[in-house]
Amino acid sequence: MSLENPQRYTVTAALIYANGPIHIGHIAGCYLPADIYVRYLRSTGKDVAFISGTDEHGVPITIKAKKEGITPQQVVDKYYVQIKQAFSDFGISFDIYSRTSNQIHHETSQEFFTKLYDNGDFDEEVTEQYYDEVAGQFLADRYIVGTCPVCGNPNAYGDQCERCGTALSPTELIEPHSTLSGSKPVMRSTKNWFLPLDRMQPKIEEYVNSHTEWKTNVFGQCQSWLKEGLRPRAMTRDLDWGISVPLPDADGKVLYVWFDAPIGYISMTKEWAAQQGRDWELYWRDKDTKLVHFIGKDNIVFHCIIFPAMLMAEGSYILADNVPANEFMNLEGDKISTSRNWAVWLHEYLEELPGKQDVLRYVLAANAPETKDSEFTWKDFQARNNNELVAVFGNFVNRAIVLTQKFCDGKVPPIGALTDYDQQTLNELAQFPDRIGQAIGQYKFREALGSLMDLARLGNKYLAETEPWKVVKTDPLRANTILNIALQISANLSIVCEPFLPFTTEKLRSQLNITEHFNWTNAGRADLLVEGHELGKGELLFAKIEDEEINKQIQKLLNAKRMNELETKTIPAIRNEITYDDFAKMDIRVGTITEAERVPKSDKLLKLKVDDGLGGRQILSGIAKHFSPEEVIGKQVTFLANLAPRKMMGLESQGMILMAEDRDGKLSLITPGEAVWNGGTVS
Ligand code: B3M
Ligand code: ZN
Repeated sequence: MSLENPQRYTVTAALIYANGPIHIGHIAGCYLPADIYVRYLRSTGKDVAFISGTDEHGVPITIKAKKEGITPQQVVDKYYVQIKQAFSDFGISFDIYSRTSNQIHHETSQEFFTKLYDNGDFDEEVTEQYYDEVAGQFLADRYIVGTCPVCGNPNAYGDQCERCGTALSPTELIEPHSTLSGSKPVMRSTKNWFLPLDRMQPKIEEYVNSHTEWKTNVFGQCQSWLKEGLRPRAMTRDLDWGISVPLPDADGKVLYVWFDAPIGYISMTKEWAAQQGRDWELYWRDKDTKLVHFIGKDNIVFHCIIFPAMLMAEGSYILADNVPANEFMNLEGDKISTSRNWAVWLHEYLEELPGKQDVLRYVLAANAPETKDSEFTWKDFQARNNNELVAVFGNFVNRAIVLTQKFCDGKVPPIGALTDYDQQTLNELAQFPDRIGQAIGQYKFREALGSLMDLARLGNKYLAETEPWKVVKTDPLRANTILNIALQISANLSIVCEPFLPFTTEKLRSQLNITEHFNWTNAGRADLLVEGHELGKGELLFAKIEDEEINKQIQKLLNAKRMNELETKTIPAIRNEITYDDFAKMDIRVGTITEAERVPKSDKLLKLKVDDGLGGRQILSGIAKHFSPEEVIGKQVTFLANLAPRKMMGLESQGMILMAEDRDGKLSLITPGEAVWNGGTVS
C-alpha cells in the first residue's frame, strides 16, 4: 500500500561508488528519473528532500586504488569532485550531494550499528572465511570471484552475481579465487556480526507483500529472493578501508559497505537539514513522509530487503514507500561497460556538446529502461533532436513568439471571441498538467514525456490549422486571438517541461519574459500571460544536429572498441598441466540437437535430445537464459560423451554440451566448421 497524497517526501538516488566517472546508463537508470520526479513534486508545492552523494567505502574503492597505484582516499577525493560537478552541470537538482566519508556519516552508521548490537539483533559468529595467504588478507565481496551457484556465471563476486542479481556469500561461490593474487584462497576463522535475515523473513515478507503496486521488475525480484529463503548476512568485514566496527573486540574490522551506504541517505539528510535549519527527523521518522529510493536494478535486493530489515531492527525509521528501479540501458547494440570504455561519459558529453544538456535529458527519458533494457544510439539521439525537439517543440514556440513580434509588436495580443476549435484546444490544454503529473507520480516518465510532446504537437497543429500569418491580412482581431492562445500554450509548456528540460524552461521563460512564479498549480490555465505583456527576444530553443557531430561520437566509440581489442584481454590463467592420457580419457563427439524444450520450474535448463549416431541421448544443459529451444534445434554441437550420467531436476543428463564463453559472459555453442556425421569424434 502506498501513502495517499503526502505533503513531505524524502527522495534518494543511489550513492554511486566514487571509483569512476558516471555514464549515460547511470543517468537513465536512476538520476534522471529521480530528478524529474523531484522537480515535479517541488512544482506541485511539496516539501522534498532530494538526497544523494558518493559511496566511498567498500572493496570497489580499494580495488581501483590498487589499479591506479594511489590511495583509496585519493580515489574518492578525485571522483567525488568530478561526479558532483557533472551532476550539477547536467541539472540534477539534489538538495545535497554529499559523501559517506564525512564524520557525521561515520557517527550515524556506528550509532546505528551499536543500537542493533545493544538490541541483540546481531548473531555474533565465528565462521570460516576465505583468506588469501599471498596477499595476507580476508577476501570479502569483490576481492573474490567464482562461479555463481545459481546461474553459472564464472565471474560472480563474493557478494553478488551481476548476471542474475543473486546476493551471495563468498562461501557459496564455486571454484573461488582471489582477485588480489589470483591464488586459491584458504579457510581461516574469523568473527563477524550477522543480521539474521532468515529469522526476519516473515516481517520482510509482510512489508514487501504490502507493496503490490511496486514495479513488476522490482516486486518480482523480491518475490524470487523471498521464495529462495533469506540467509543471515554478515554486516561486518575484515578489511582496512571503511568505518570501524564500534566494538571493543573488533580490531581490523569495518562495517559492511552495504550496511553503511544506505545509512548515508540518513546522515546526508542530517547534514542538509542542519544547513537549512530544518528538522531531519521529519524526513525519516514521520509516518506521513513518503520515502522513495531511485536505484538501478542491480541494487534492488539491498534497498528492498536488506536496508528495510536494518531499519525494522532499528525501529525508529520509516520504510521506503517505493523503490522504482530501472533496468539497464545499452549503447549502440552492446552492454555499457566501464572496463571496456564502452560508454558515453557524462563529463565528456558536457564538454563536447556544450549547452545540450536538455537534448540528452530528453533522449534518455524517452528511452528510459523502465520496464526492460533499452538502447541508446547516436542516430536516435540525432533523430529525436531534429525531428522532435527542433521540429515540434522548438518550432511551435518559435512561431508563436516570432509571429507575435511581427504582427503584435512583441506584446501579448487581446483574446477575442472563441471559435469551437479554440475552445476545444483550450479544453485539451487544461487536461495536460494532470495527465503528465499523474504519469510522473506513477514513475512512468516515458509516458509523461510523450504527453508533454503531445502538448507541443497540439500547439503546432493549432497554428497549422488556424494560419494566423494569413488571417492577419484579412482579420487582425482573429489573428490576435490565435496568437494569444498559442502564447498561452507556450507559457504552459514552460511549466510542464521543467521537470524534463530545466534549461529549456529557463530559455522559454526568458523569451516569454515570465517573471511570476508559475508552477504546476497554475498550469492548464489560458490566462497565464495577460494582454499587453511584453515578450522577450525570440530565439531557437534547439539547434539542428548535423551528421558530422554525430559521426564524431560514433567514431569515438569505434576507437574505444579498437583500443579495447588491442589491449590484452583478461584471459583466465591456464589450468594445471595434464598428460595426454588425461586428455584421452575425454570422449568428445559431434551430434545434432534434434529436440529441445525448457525444463519446467527451471529458468536455466534446456532438455536436449542429441543425435549421437547411436540412437540419441538426453542431455540437460544450463543454457536456457542464452538460447531458446527453437534456436538450438537442428544445430550441430560438440559434447562430452563419456561424462558419468547425473540427475538434474529429476531428469538424467547423459553428457555435457561444450560452450565457448565470451568476455561478457555470452555463450556460444561449439559447432564444427563443416557438417560432420553425428557421432564423429573430436581429438
Ligand atoms: N554504491 C552500488 C553502486 O554504485 C552502491 C550503491 C549504494 S546505494 C546506497 O552501484
Ligand atoms: Zn548468477
